[in-house]
Amino acid sequence: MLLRYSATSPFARKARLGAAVVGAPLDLQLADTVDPNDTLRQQNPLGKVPTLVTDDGECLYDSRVILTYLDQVSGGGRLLPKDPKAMIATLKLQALADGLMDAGVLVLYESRFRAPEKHEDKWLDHQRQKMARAIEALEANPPAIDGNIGMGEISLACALGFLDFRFGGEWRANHPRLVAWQEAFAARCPLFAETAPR
Ligand SMILES: N[C@@H](CCC(=O)N[C@@H](CS)C(=O)NCC(=O)O)C(=O)O
Repeated sequence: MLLRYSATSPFARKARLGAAVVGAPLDLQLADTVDPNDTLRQQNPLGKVPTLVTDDGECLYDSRVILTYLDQVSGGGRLLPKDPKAMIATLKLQALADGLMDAGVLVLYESRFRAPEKHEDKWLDHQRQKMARAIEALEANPPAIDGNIGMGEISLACALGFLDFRFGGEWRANHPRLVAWQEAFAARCPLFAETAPR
């Protein structure tokens, strides 16, 4: 399996951690999402990372589909619990952490793709408020510190790592339960440190 990725994408990090958790070997190939000649756009019409090329040559996206695929090919029940209640809780946690990252990516792209005089503060505030509400909700109800490492936990770890990398780790000051949770996650998942963006 080949993962098209970028070293700074928190969504690509999800795919790398998911593969490590289920023990699936993954070849890595950097992708340039702004290069129209990169084959990424043939592999994924959306031109986004992560995109996984399976051993059968099928191209899979996005990170949620990739993690579900990795779970299936490794027998199921590792990244996505089979128990219906636990499955919904995992998917909901993933949706919240992914939504936090989506809002953060939109904030970043405002300065990447628009000149400073065209920045729309109303839009940026709208996205920042989503991020703030998401982090509050996660602090109020973090996953069990020693629970299963599934796609929800992986997404949360990548979201916190993304906040560290792109937003100066400001979240740490007021979210002690998440700080403790992230430390415990890093201790149990060595690839988390290895895949840290820089
Ligand atoms: N929902 C997607 C989000 C992926 C995403 O937003 N990736 C960003 C990098 S962090 C990207 O490829 N951006 C390039 C673009 O939007 O053109 C997933 O879960 O994989």
